[in-house]
Amino acid sequence: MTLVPRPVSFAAGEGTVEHGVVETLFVDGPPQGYRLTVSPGGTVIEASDEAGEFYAYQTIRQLIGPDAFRVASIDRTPTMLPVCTIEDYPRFPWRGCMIDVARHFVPKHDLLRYVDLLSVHKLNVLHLHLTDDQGWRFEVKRYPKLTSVGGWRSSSRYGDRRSGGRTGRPHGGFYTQDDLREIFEYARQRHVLVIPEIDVPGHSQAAIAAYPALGVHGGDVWTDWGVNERVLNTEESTVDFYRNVFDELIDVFPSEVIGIGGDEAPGHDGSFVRQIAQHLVRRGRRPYGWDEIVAAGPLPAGTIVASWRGISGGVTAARDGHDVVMCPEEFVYLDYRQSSREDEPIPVGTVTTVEDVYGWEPMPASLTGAEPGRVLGAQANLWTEHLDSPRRLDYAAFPRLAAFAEVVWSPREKDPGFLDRLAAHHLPRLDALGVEYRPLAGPLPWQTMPGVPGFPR
Ligand code: TNX
Repeated sequence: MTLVPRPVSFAAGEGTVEHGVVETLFVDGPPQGYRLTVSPGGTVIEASDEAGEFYAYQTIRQLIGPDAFRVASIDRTPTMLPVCTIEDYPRFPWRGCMIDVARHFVPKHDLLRYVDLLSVHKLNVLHLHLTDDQGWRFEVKRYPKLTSVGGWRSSSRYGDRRSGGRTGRPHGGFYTQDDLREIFEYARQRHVLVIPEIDVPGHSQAAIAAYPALGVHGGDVWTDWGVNERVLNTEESTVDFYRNVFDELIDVFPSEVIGIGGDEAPGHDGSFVRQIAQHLVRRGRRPYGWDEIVAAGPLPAGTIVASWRGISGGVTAARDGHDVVMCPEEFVYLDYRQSSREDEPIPVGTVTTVEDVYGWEPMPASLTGAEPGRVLGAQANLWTEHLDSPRRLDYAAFPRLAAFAEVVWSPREKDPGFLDRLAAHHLPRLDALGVEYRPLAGPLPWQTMPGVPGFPR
């Protein structure tokens, strides 16, 4: 992956023309870039690659308006495009979104819908957090109890873990290997790379519930949230077990990059993470872990670090010669509350408004020389402890994910007109897509969750 510096230029022409046949030419240019020319003579896409052509089509949809985002057009008038030339290409090659399908399972249909939503926003990485204390979502043929036992829990904490509430309702689900191959392929066709993550050696209680020999204290699939003390043991047999699990994972996912987690593992010294990372490298893949793995070093060359506890993990990793993805919780944790209003559901984390996300600059200012080239890009993270349905996912994700998409695609300079464009042009597109986003004025009455306690920071 190489980074591209870039300006976008937009030259408006005279009037509008009827939308007709679009011609594509492949030309040399920046990765994923395109030039779109709409003129009375027709519409031409000059694309650097297939992703660039795909993004040009997304831009044509934007030019047409909300009707182009419905699954069937309802506009009986001729579709008009403004005469214009647009030269466009992304600032960062990694424009991601992580979805935690472990805390609350996201059914396949809804996950495919998210692939569509990411691709509309020209986002190109879907990081799937497939396992955690509360559920294991990846079918492993060799160890069927990972899903038959680890895929289900008896109840869930309702709201913050410091509150007493419980749902009392069992929860679960998992994807078969064929489901995941299908999701990968569907996403690939939309220029979204699915990167799977199996989290080790912390956040592993669901696996321990299925195979108690992996742990120290046994226990059920966890029904609480937070950092779990019951981590994997360091036996050679446990490392072997996970080598086999990762072998099945890489058989399903052609992605070069494979997530190994590595976060919040009380008592672990890094050797477990290093052994799994080395195993993936031997298999020709690049390990990808949360910034705790920086302290687990020395990590194999090619390891990628996700900087979530602020930017320091990313800065250190970049200086150590690793590629990094920025996702500091302060700016891009989309599970965090969107306002300080009393009725903001469910009030966890710090306040992260759509303006906060749009105002964020992903490149750490302290990187110098060749170091900024190590920053592949950024991702927004959707942790789902408190997002137990696609409607709740929509509310948390949008419109902040639209702001994020613009941050990772567009030049560093911010556009003071962003919020106006969002309200006038983008929210109507999300309406046409059927996305139940958070209105800029605050939650709709049925989007509030009275009585479900959070833990505002
Ligand atoms: C921290 S970010 C976690 C997750 C939680 C999240 C809640 C990271 C690597 N670990 O396990 O879901 O906070 O915001």
